[in-house]
Amino acid sequence: MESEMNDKVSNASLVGEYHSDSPIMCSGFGQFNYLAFNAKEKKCRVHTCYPAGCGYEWLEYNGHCYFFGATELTWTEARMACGDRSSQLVELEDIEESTWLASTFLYKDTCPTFIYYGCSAWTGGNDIWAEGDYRWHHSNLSMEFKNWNPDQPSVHHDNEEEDCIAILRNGKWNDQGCNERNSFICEKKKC
Ligand SMILES: [Ca+2]
Ligand SMILES: [Ca+2]
Ligand SMILES: [Ca+2]
Repeated sequence: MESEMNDKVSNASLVGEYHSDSPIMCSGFGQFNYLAFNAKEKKCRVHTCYPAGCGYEWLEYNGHCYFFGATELTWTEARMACGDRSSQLVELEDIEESTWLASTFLYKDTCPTFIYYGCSAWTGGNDIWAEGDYRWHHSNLSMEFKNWNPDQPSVHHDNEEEDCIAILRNGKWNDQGCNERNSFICEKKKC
């Protein structure tokens, strides 16, 4: 039914509700949010996550949505680029997530032989505020699961502190200088 159109998502993700006479008016709100129009109540609802699918250019895995940003940015720039997409730098909770991301987005036949060159991406992991206290930026949760590459964390490189964590093509992690440039992966939760 037209009146129930696109309005089946839970209110938990609702961030705004506006009067609207038509779905066309509704589409003006929030470029990166999910929009639902209810014709019967003449309401436009704005949600922070997607009720079905993850949106154009996003992949879904295990109830989460992932975006691979190929452009190489500093860690702070990458964080802002995810924010622009109503998401955050990826937080890696277990080996399955780490491995899936690497095989889906990072591992390619064209990767250089040396594992630390290319084919890696920024995550939200860092120890910027206190050396050795590794946390996920968005949730501010302390890392329980860690998946360092064998010789990591290396802490310093050429006198530059390594406080931001990148995921490598093998799914393992490397700490790097936050001003170095990397591709990045954004994550958002599905409704
Ligand atoms: Ca995650
Ligand atoms: Ca560090
Ligand atoms: Ca390192």
